[in-house]
Amino acid sequence: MHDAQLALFGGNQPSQAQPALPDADVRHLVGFLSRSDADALLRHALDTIDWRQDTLRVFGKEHMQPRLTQWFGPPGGTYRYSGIEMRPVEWPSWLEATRQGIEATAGVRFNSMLGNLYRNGQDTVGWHADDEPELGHQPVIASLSLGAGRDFRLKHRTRDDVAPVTLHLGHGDLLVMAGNTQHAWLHTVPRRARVSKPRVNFTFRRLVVP
Ligand SMILES: O=C(O)CCC(=O)C(=O)O
Ligand SMILES: [Mn+2]
Repeated sequence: MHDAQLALFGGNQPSQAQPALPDADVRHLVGFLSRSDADALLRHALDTIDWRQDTLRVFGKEHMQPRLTQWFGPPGGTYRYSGIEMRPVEWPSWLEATRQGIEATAGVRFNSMLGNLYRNGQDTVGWHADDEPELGHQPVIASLSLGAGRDFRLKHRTRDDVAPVTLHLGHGDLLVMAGNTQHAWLHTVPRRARVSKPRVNFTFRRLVVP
């Protein structure tokens, strides 16, 4: 996408916050994408992605996942979590320039991406870490937010003297989690009754394909 390329490499100036999180490496780039590029990507994501709602199996019980997802990955890069097996679909060409810009910022190459669609504030993802073995030891995860702003909460797994942290992820923001973040911390996007608009989130990952 030409517009995104211009903004990514043409000096869009995000402001960067480094929240104080012990045992973690988290960077929040507010306004990583320009408003118009973020608008265009959100429109493409809502109009063209074949969003699906999976059934989760947690502690032997089945329930519908409270968000829609799609898994974009390398051929053979099936992704498994909570009893779901996601076969990869082809990477959308309209995200290519954005992926390259995100790789330049994160300092790694990504070969897969989980797309999340939160239809409104009732959709959510519970406390978890992105620590599946396929992601390797200290995964770098870059997460791009589009659409409605949502809170993103982090809590330390073992230290109750460390307070949980809430970031507000807005339209066009990038969050990069690296180092020990997934080992030491959990994260969630909690329900928010007042949010009525959709939010799309793309988490870029590097999957080790056997
Ligand atoms: O929507 C978000 O910001 C986070 C999504 C997430 O944690 C995940 O898909 O693993
Ligand atoms: Mn996650």
